[in-house]
Amino acid sequence: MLDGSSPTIVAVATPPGKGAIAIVRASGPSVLELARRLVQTKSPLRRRVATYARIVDESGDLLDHGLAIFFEAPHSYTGEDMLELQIHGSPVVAREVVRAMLACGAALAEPGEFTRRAFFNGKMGLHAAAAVADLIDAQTRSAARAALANFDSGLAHEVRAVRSALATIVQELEGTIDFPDEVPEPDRGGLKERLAPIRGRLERLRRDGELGKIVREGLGVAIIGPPNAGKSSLLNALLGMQRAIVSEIPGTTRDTIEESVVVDGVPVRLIDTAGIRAHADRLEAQGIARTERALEGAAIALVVLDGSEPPGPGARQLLERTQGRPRIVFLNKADLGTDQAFAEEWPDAIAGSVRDAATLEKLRHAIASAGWNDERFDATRPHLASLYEFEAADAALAALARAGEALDAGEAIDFAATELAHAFSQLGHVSEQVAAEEIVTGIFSRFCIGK
Ligand SMILES: Nc1nc2c(ncn2[C@@H]2O[C@H](COP(=O)(O)OP(=O)(O)OP(=O)(O)O)[C@@H](O)[C@H]2O)c(=O)[nH]1
Ligand SMILES: [Mg+2]
Repeated sequence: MLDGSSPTIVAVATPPGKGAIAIVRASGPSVLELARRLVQTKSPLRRRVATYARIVDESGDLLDHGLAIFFEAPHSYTGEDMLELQIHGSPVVAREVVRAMLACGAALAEPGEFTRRAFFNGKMGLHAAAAVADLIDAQTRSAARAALANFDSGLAHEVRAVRSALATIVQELEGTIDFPDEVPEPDRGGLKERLAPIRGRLERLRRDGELGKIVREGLGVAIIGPPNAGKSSLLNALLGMQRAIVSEIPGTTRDTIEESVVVDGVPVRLIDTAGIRAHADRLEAQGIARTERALEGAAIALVVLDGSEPPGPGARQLLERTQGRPRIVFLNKADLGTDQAFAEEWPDAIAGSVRDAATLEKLRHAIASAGWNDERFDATRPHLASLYEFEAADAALAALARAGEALDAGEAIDFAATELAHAFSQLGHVSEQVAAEEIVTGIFSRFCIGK
């Protein structure tokens, strides 16, 4: 917890470089003292009122004219006294103002320190703090909306409701464990029925979290296949521009090429890769190693094969390797003919050509539905967003599953009770701010200085 002895921090809150204005802000116990020395106004500063000011350095020399706003604790972003100076957007002037504040005893803020103080002073939860970072990082409007949905305490409310349902069951079970003669053991079938909706709500939260992640980061689609199959041609066709070099020489693409595009409303990161083949030279082999990494990291494998020829061993190997994970198989070059045995062997594959608009439409649809599963993400609903929240939800779901198994196997009721209590405590990480120090540090390390 921060107390009155924590230093007053200062930072430029606007991005580096020239602009119309720059904002320097300070937070902490000696903000008024800083204002007294560095901010000259005709009438005294009033809370939350922008006041025209001469801003001077520690020796009284003029640095700039600007606006000063004082926020009195606890009614500020950090919950401490804060001073915001809006000055002309010159990096030199902004630097000088910060330097003058340091000369008056303030300390330079660490990245994310303002928001960290807001968190420790109870101004916002960890979930909302991470949403601030997500909003700043947002690349698209939908990502920004999804971040905004996490500003309020809606997620905590939902998780608390799930926890309270769990707590009721755990208390009942503890009753029968502690007083077996007085409290009869509940009917196991009935118990499982009561656990089902709890599980359903958690799974829904998990799924929403996954969709939110796609909105923020884009759905990773790795375009993989043997050399010359038409991977780069496909990337270009989906982007609508000649981004990657296409040639009839196998092994043209050496490095992975990543581009973002919206496919049927789904933000997608398309990754074109070097064709995979066994006998590659040293340079090509390095490219293939990158292909492997791209494939590992992607949510969906888009396997491109030359469908006009019978599949070679490389194609078969790729199909085997990607079996069991989300993937789309595309048999390209149908304008040169389609190998019938091949097409029959892979009836789910999309056969066609990157040069054909209808084929591209089918591929777009396949990519979008692989990402959304035909669900629509309601970006206004609060959802799991940070890794620690996903981990907590997964741990709770796993504990619920184990509780169900213990009940089915006819084991003593204690086993189920222990698992349910574990699920309850895990969910506390999401709703009750019982996050470990490293989680807190991890979240604030994402911030820039001045936020
Ligand atoms: N006839 C026909 N040719 C195609 C089609 N798609 C791609 N090609 C041609 O196939 C050749 C290889 O295309 P690329 O897109 O460079 O293939 P790639 O899979 O990226 O190849 P590497 O980068 O070498 O792994 C080029 O000459 C393309 O013009 C198609 O649908 N029909
Ligand atoms: Mg290529």
